[in-house]
Amino acid sequence: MSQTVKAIAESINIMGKRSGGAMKERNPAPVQEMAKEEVGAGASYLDLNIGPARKDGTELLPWAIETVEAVVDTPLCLDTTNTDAMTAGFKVVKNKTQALMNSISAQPERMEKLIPVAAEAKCDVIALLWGPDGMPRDSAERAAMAVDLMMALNEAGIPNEKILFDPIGTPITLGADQINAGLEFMMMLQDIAPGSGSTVGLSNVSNGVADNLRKYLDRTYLIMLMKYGISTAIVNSYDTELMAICNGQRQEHVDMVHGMMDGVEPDASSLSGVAMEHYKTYKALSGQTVFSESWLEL
Ligand code: THG
Repeated sequence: MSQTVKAIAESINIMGKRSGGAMKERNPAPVQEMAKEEVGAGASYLDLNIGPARKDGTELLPWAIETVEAVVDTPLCLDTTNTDAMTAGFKVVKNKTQALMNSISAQPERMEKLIPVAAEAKCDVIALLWGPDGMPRDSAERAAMAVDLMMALNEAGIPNEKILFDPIGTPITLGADQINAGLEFMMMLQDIAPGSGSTVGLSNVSNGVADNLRKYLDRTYLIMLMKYGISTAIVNSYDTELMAICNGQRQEHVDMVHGMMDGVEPDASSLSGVAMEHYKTYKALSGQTVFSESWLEL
């Protein structure tokens, strides 16, 4: 049996070229087209990302939900840092028990406001390992935050099976050590929170890299996370190669990268095409080669 990862499609967001303007103008058609495209591409969830939406979030998120629900039945992932907007969103979302709250972080005020909303909706929750002091520095800080979040969520009646931990992917431009800290946490997750799931915003890893090169980093990074059983990922569903990995259709590449993670070096002279892309990208993401935008040409 090949390993699969549920895709949370990320493209309906307030920053996006097609969706951003449409959301601001409350123009449903472009958002509905994208929803159908993402579902057609195989998404298990549609992320609706309105960002901080300080002014009109309590109105914008319900609008986005109803707009998308009018054309597809796929579970929604409500993505906002505005806790009032999140609360308003969960009032209207149709299929509450299958929806995803994105996200509750380890910041006390977010936990206080959102945990009761999640408990009442009986939704799934992304527990983002972002604390009062911001980004965790290593896997131990991630583990400590995960324990805090798990205990608070469990106490509110939300079991591990409904929690997806997000260790937060970090840009390769900050170095491979940070990426490795997230992977190390993923390795420990089932000991910390047995039965829980996980997710990562893959494109964080390629943040700041030239647009035409980002997809290679996102794809290989997903395969690396699969070694530790990542259950979902926030993805660009328009990348068909990435979706094929999610659907368990690239086992030969998964086997190669997982082998490299165990210290098995493939014969590089025998590799070509996509296999070679993964080989070189793994070397960069694992810190075996120094990252620069010419990593695929070396
Ligand atoms: N973890 C969790 N939630 C998250 C993130 C995470 N939500 C937001 C973000 N990270 C994931 N969502 C996106 C959405 C779009 C893009 C990246 C991440 C993106 N868009 C393209 C761009 O900006 O170039 C295209 C935009 C367009 O459509 O024009 O990169 O880490 N829990």
